[in-house]
Amino acid sequence: MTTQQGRQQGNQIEDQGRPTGLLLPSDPGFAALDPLPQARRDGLSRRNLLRLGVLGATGVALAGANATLGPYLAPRGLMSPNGIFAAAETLITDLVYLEAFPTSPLILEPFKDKLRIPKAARPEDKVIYSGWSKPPGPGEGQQNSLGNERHQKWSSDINCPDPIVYKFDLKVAGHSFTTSQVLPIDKNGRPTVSFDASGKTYPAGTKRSLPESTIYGFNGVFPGPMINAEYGRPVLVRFNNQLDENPAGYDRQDFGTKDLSFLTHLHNGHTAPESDGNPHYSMRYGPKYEGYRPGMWCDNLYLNWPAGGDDREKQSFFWFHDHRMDQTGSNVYKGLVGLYPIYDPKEYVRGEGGLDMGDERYGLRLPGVRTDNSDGSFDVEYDIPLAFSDFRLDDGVTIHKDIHDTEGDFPDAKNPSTHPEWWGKTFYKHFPNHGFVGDIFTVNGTAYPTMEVKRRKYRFRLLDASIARIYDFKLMSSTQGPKTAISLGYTGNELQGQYRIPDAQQCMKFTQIASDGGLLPFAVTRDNFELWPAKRREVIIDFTRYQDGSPTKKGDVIYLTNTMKMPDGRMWAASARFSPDPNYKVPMIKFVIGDDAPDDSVLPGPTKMLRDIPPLPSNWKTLLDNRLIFEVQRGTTIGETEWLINGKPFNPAAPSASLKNPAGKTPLAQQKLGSFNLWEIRNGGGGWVHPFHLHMEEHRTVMRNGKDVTAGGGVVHPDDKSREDLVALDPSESVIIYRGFRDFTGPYVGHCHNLAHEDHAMMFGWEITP
Ligand SMILES: [Cu+2]
Repeated sequence: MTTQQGRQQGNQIEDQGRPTGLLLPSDPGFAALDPLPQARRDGLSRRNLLRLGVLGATGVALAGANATLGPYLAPRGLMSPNGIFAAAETLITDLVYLEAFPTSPLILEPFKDKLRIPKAARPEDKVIYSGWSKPPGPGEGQQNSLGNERHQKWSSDINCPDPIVYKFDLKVAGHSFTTSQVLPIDKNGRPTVSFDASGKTYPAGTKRSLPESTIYGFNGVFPGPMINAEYGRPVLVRFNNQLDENPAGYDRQDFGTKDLSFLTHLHNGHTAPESDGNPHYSMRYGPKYEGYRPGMWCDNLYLNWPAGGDDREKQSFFWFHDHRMDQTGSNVYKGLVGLYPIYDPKEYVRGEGGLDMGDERYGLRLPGVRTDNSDGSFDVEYDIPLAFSDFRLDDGVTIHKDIHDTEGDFPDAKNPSTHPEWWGKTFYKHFPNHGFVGDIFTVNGTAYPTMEVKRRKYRFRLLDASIARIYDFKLMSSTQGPKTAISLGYTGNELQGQYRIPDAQQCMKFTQIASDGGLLPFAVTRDNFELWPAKRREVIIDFTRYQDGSPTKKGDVIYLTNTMKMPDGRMWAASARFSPDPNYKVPMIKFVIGDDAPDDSVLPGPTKMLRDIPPLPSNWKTLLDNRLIFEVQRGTTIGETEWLINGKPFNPAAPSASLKNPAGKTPLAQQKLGSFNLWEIRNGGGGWVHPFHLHMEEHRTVMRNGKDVTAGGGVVHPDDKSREDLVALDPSESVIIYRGFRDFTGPYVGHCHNLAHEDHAMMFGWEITP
């Protein structure tokens, strides 16, 4: 069978069960991109797993699959004598996946630990990095340790000074989510036994301290370092893989990339492909592999240059995270997250100072008191990133069983098995059927932190760094304070978040000033807002007064509260927009009002222009006929390619093709440098939501569910009025966006940012051509 014949629709079996997303040695370009044939074959066999839904139909014998599933299916009468599966797909699915999750121990003293407020990372001295054996630079072979790539554009190409250089080592380390004692509980909230690494068992009711969880971190910390960047001052980060070194002997457990490779993506930097950390690039160029392996480094150059040189395309809060093919979720969950606020020091009106330079005396006068360090870095007080991640900690009695275990990813774990020796450490399921959410909510790496705030205005930059959890935030006060969900009679999934504030009432509003696309055109006053995976929102909170106008006083307490109930990775069970549950009020951060402090910031009113949105051509509707259409859907197969786009799993070797558009064409996802187009993203499946992310340039939503949203009015998603880099797709929604393809050529990706979906093929390659 030829390669071409083999490359059929995703819901059909291919030659020998080979998924569409991977190359065979006969494929064009295979030899050129494969320094590691064995490693590739390992990856292949992983993806190759169990395309069960089609096996019965085609009668292809897959001895491996039968051997794996037989023990589960045969006793239940679900396997016919000839080995063809007789059960309905969902039934098989429930057998293949073990949807059991541990219940994390109850944190007994929430809001005791302080919120960790990151300091700006410090750059390398030029004298030092110039002396590196392979210093950064614009020359041929200078972009990575393999010596096979160069930077597409150097800072001098955009008339900027040499980049500020940082070096982040990827390291194994330990991390504590809390200093509080914990009470081990079962899924009904009852005290239960616990364990430790020495094999000891502790009786139910014993309070414990948590062991450190093992992380893979940029510089060995979670969340990783924060770069305070500025437009006009390029940054280069040397990401150096030391994940193979483990002198302290941290237990790597059974998740995270087995091969310890990484790929760092600055989400959503306007970045050349070699610095973008995406697998459509990495499988073909640079590492020619899923990521950079231990001992390798790569220099990601962030030009801090807006798309097209257009100031209206400037953004304000990026983050960087691992993007290693098939393992983004496990690596991000394991700690590979960093922060990247970006400021705009450009003086737009003489004498008024930079628009958004981290100094509240100038420009837009957003909260922030800036301190410049001698090395060129700077810190901004009252301007605080908040990264939200949810985790589950092992209870020692939940069986670890993942579809990956059949591949022997972690043979030492001997899964399926329980792991009492890992009690209290992070638990991860790489490929859950219903998605993955945690039951302990953390902010900047700490569960239930507290922060003493001055009586003044603050700018907060919120980031959802979770695998799948969506949050809906409100500012609330309470006289009774938080209660354990257990004491309120909840059990099972209702224990997620551990604490609730039964008497909490909204007490303040947010002034939203930015979304994931940067500053909004105008600030919006909001009672609450949703935060989807990878999205950002920036808000100003004025801690001097409540929404009714009454002043706050020292010692007052305000909780940042999550009201979205999301029991699994599919979608919410209750949210403010749909069937709210007034009892689901989980406190995330406790703000305690402190002393007065000077405040030169100004709350932007509803008519104060922050950042104008780039113009939409008046004839944009003429582009509708030839738009590119991408539909995200759950496949009819199970196995690791069950999440599909346009019926196909991710193929890192080639750009995807659009579904047939109104002009009757199915164009490849290739766009000319400097062009603009409409792309439609559809949610093809019913009971799922998808945060869909497109690399390279932010976009603007023009239609949602067939309705023009550019005129305003009737806008269901408030962010449809702003620029964004993620499309939040409610069930069965269709969104049409307008986007540009400027400044760089080469391969990029679009993918679902529910990381369990992304890691299981819900991604597509696209390209900018010269
Ligand atoms: Cu998704």
